[in-house]
Amino acid sequence: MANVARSRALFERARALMPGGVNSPVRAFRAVGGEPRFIARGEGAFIEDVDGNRYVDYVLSWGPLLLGHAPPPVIAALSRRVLSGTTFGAPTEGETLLAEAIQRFVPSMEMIRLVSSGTEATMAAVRVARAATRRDRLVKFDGCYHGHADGFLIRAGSGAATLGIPDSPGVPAASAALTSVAVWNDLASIEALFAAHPGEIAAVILEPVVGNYGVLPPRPGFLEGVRAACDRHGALLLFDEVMTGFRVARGGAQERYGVRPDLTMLGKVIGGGLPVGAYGGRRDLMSLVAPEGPVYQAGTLSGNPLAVEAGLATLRALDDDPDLFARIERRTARLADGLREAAGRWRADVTVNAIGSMFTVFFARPPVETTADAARADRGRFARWHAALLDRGVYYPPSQFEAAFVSSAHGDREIDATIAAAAEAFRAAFEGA
Ligand code: KE4
Repeated sequence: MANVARSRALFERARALMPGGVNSPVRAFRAVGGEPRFIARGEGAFIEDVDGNRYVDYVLSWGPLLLGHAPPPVIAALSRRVLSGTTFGAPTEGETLLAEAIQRFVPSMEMIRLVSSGTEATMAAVRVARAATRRDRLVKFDGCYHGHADGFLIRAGSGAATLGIPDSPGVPAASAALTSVAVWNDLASIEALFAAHPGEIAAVILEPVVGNYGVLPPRPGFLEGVRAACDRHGALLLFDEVMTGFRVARGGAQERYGVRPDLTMLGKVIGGGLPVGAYGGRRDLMSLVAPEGPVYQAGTLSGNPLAVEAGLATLRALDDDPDLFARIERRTARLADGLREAAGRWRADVTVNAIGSMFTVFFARPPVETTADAARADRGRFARWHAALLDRGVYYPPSQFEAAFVSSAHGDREIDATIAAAAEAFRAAFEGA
């Protein structure tokens, strides 16, 4: 095993001061029974920890780094901006440029509000939906994660799934009671909720491709069916594209599947590695937001000049090179094929779901389409595979129920090295070596 002495020492110090030693639960490696590596630097497809170990990175800060670590255009934009001040709490040109860029890629966002995280974006969008419909009930899907606000931590994915606390203590019963949970990829479950709560449902929120229970694409017709059900029952459809935006297609899942939501939430890639979120959609709905309308939502650092520059530089790279997205997608598909191949004689017990530049290796038999399918995955095997990969210089998300990401900096060499490491890791996973 690699030398991790400095990571271990830093983790000890961190644990004395911060819950679990981290500032976000998934970083703690608990789901794989391991200890986190403390990261010192990143460049392109690689990160290096404080002990000098190098890894090909498929976490990419949980999605934002579409261009890899420290991409020159983002660094140049940040360097230029930082010399002129970092925040004013007053409008800047960059905010409008970023909103315009977002709208070019996601035209359903007729009006946009910038915030600082995905959690903020989803909270605010739901408030708008409730105000617009004058209804309180929210429908979400099992396994979907929409940030850590009260009404979303009901049968949620991501860290909430792997820590076994889908219903977090501290969420008031009254908040939880306003959230109904439907079953991903099961249209009948949505119809049943509309039938059970007539005239009560303000909005249906979903990840149009689930990423937070591992990657679970929608079945053909599923998103269209949810759209039609919302229209029949006067509810709004909210696409949480915090993860899928600029990852499932340039214009997000709504472009790929041709389904138009009423409101969209973005985060991750639009900040290029700095804290940015956004929500937006139909003009009549977004006109309700203060100060144009009565729905209050605000932020000291919203539309932060530095963060906006990083996002703009990232979206410009996509604009300037029309093949960039397709190239990452092709490499992701090649990686997914290679991983299926690498599973060798155990391939019947491994499913690789991949779409755009997102993928998940499930230790479960194909097909994995629902959260029930995913929940059957063998977490022990996953943990062994993860540890073996880490030892071989591949940094894969430390949980069976997360998406992994590929960037434009991941070339054929990195992909080939990953497939070779994965083949050895599958042996370790299945033979317990
Ligand atoms: P943030 O508040 O973490 O920026 O975004 C929340 C969020 C909302 N919606 C979706 C679809 C998301 O994936 C997320 C955040 N995703 C997790 C990764 N599964 C972030 C990593 C973490 O929690 O540390």
